[in-house]
Amino acid sequence: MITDSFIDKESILIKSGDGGDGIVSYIRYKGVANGGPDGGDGGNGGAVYFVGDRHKTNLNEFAFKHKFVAENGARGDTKNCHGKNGADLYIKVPLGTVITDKETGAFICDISYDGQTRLVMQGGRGGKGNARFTTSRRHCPHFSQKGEKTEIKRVGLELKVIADVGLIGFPNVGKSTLLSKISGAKPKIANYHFTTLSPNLGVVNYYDDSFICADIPGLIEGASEGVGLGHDFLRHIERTRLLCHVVDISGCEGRNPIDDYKQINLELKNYSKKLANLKQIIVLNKCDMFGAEENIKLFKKHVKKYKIFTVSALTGDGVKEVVKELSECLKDIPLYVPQEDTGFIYNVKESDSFEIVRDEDGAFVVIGDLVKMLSRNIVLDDTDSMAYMQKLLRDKGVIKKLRLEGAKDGDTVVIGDIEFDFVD
Ligand SMILES: Nc1nc2c(ncn2[C@@H]2O[C@H](COP(=O)(O)OP(=O)(O)OP(=O)(O)O)[C@@H](O)[C@H]2O)c(=O)[nH]1
Ligand SMILES: [Mg+2]
Repeated sequence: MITDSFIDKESILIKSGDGGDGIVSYIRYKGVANGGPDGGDGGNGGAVYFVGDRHKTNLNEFAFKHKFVAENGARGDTKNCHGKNGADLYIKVPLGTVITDKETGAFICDISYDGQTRLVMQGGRGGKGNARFTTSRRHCPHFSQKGEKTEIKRVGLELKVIADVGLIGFPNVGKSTLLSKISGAKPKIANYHFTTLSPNLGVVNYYDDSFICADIPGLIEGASEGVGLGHDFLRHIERTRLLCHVVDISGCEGRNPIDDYKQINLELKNYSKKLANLKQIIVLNKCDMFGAEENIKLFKKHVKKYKIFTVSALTGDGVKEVVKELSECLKDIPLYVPQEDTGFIYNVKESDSFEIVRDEDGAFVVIGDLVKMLSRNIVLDDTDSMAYMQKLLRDKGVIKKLRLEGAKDGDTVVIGDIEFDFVD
């Protein structure tokens, strides 16, 4: 979604490089008319990686660039020269980016630390040149292997900010002012609602400790159902360990501070149980304003669940104590654990699975990925290539399976475009 040019959800296309083709070539130079084969292998295609980058704070750039393609491997060359491998592609994303496969919705990985480098799509393997297919009986193969082709995949990127503390509260209560006082962050501060339109992160230092605090857009009634900017941003506090609940205790906007506090907690509860169960500390802000004192007394009388601090984020009064408490509390709360990586990688490795079916004429038809691989690599009118295919059929167990399925001498076998008589 886009708000004030902050994008935290995007989908992009990725493709690793195709493998370069192996080539057919023969040694030819002065004095050697019919040299042996010297066709080189194709280079491997580049892979696609995602990399965690702590300097990135949003997914904005992915709104403009949707397609990310790694370099293809180069064709092999004569004189047994290996084609150049394609360069790998590294896509930098902010910390907290969850990557999923768009087609199936399957989770791929959760980029959670700076420099994390996660292989997501392997490059295609380069094909072998004809020189590789020489055997004691096949001196001069007239065929080579094509490089593996890779597929384009659509992946979803979703940024879920990772912070230790989440600042929550109604709009205009002083969350950004507080963040600017306790950290080096310089969020926009103004006297109107929804000044903050996207999460701001600040690093808070307390003696030797430091932690990250996230200021998110103000929540209002119905936020959990998407009213205001609520729903989209509530997920940014999903991954915090502690909440700092800021309440405007001056009541200067005509609301009752106790109702504010209850309303925000209700929104958290409606959004997720986990958020509702997070520990909170309560910061009663704008204590410098007229009317605050009376409200503080009332608030303290009615709300007993969490520790309460009275501050003026504007003057800085009481702010130090809040930082101290946040730092102490965090010591007892386990660190955020990223979603477990399942190790999913888009794999272009060719599968050699196959099945045998009978067609209406009784012919044995071989189907499956093995057939795709054969049709890519076999040259129909080349006897060596056909001999190579026969060897592959034996090695991959196709001949054995045909026998088991009842194939007898003279029965027709169909593999892709190739049709031949079975000879046991
Ligand atoms: N008097 C007084 N004013 C304050 C205090 N803290 C913040 N303000 C003022 O309140 C207004 C809103 O402050 P922000 O920090 O922008 O509030 P916010 O909660 O981040 O607001 P949104 O981003 O709109 O949700 C600004 O005009 C601040 O100067 C305080 O302790 N005392
Ligand atoms: Mg703000």
